[in-house]
Amino acid sequence: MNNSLFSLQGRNAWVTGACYGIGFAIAKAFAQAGADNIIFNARSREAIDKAVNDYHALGIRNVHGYVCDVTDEKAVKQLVETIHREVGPIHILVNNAGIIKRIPMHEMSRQEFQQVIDIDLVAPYIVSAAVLPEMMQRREGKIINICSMMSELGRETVSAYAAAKGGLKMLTKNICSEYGEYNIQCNGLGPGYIATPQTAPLRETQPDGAKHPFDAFICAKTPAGRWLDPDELGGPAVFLASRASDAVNGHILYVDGGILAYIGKQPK
Ligand code: NAP
Ligand code: GCO
Repeated sequence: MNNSLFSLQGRNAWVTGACYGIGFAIAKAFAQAGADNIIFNARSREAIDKAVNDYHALGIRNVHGYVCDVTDEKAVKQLVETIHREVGPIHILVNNAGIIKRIPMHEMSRQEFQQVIDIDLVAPYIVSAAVLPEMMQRREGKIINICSMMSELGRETVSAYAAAKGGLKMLTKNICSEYGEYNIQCNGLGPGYIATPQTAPLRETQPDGAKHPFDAFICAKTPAGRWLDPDELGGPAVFLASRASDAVNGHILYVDGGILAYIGKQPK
């Protein structure tokens, strides 16, 4: 038995949208920290099957993938029942599934704005509300909401995303406030700029072979001077999922290479 403060032995963890990108990296870190079972969902069977193969290729066998859209409240409730029956209690939930739409606000349709809010803010409410009753009964649980630089900062074209991620920060603090007495900790993990499919359009090589201008912008805004790798979120996520963080609640842990601390490079 591993008694480390950071061990996840004896724990089942559900990471939403963990087929690739940040969710996959977090699920992988949980498995490496000894989690008994990794549960994940995505919207297509094809994506699930590919991801299960990717987990297996890393030697992670205790993985359970389910088709479920996190905005579908009925399907989420059914999935929680299925997980309880087929895997066991959900000790750790990571609300990771998310999308972004980069459109100037005055050109964005209400439907586009709403879709981002539904996936990035309403779904964490739906999924958390579905797992909370059983966590309350067991009087323990960890919920980690994947926030963003846009929980704190704005920029052109990401109004819906910033509104959702700002809201997610406050949902995190409210879940902490409302369920802390049940020994449930709800914290946020706020990644900086991470090289994943979501940010691929901002890193694309230009037709003339030059780097995307956004690449230089982000490197200059980041004291670390680079994009971060999804695996760099693994340690902080394990901390927030483990008993090492039992007294940490309602906190947003930014893992941003220093972006939020930095005013930007001074002119030469
Ligand atoms: P990604 O590469 O685009 O992966 C997103 C994942 O979410 C995919 O597995 C996707 O699966 C799933 N997903 C999206 N909508 C879903 C839905 N309705 N139901 C179920 N699954 C859904 O994104 P990422 O960069 O890894 O980002 C993961 C999270 O971190 C997001 O919440 C994102 O906003 C946040 N974040 C990202 C960055 C960054 O720089 N990359 C920084 C800060 C925060 P399918 O589409 O296959 O269903
Ligand atoms: C963008 C990016 C960001 C990141 C991330 C920052 O267009 O500005 O996609 O929003 O994905 O959320 O922390």
